[in-house]
Amino acid sequence: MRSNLACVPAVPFAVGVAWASTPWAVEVRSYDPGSTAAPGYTDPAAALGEPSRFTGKRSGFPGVVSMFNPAFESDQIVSIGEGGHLTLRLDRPALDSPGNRFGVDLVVFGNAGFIDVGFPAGQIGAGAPMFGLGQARLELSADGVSFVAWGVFTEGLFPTVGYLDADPFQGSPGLVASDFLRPMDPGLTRGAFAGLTHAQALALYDGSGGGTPIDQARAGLSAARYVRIGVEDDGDPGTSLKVEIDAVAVVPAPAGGLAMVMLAAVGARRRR
Ligand SMILES: [Ca+2]
Ligand SMILES: [Ca+2]
Ligand SMILES: [Ca+2]
Repeated sequence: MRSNLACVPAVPFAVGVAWASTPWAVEVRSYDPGSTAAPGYTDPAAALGEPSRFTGKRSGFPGVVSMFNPAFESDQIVSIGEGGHLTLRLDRPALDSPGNRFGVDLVVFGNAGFIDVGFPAGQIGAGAPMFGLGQARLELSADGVSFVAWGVFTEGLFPTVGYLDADPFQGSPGLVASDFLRPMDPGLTRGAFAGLTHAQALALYDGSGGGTPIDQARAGLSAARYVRIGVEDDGDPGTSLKVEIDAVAVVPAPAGGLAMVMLAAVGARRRR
């Protein structure tokens, strides 16, 4: 009798891994707070798991995470100061899939926000003033040993949004969660938010939970399992550079896109 198994097309092992895993960072490989990390925000485990939707419970200022009210609890974000770094292992590899929305494969969530010039209604000012912005160097790796430079990203665009139906400083969770795996359009600039109301800005989010969109094609890497975020020591004691990290998300590659990535990888191997 002919086995039915012979008729089943070979499914790449990675597909099974992707289905069984989460889209978040699951392990801290190394952490150095550097010289200027925010005091008290030095627990790197705060960067594991999904981004924060609600904040301030422990501090007595409960509120939804919104573009005006970023996460601020010490168990939600970890700070990286000058000369410091954070290396995380992702539960599943981020794939440079051509099917990914806007080509974005990874999203880094920080804790920057827009200044509410109409507090507490949620009004972005002219010029879209922000707070908590930081710059960090991003490196990616498939094996956790050799890292490839991606470049410098700005923590801040786009501020994290936990709920699509909540007021900016609502003291109880919303009912409609944003989608942390739906990347923002990297072509949107800070200027596009200038002068917008909360509702108008949310329309630009288009269901997304925000975060900094990363296309790993820029690093020339088809699959990334490790992320290293570092802050340069600028040698100036008068500055205190830092970034805060809430979470890193892997954008799920569409099934067709995953096959294309694998075919491309096989093709590249053959051409060598
Ligand atoms: Ca990509
Ligand atoms: Ca400095
Ligand atoms: Ca977190």
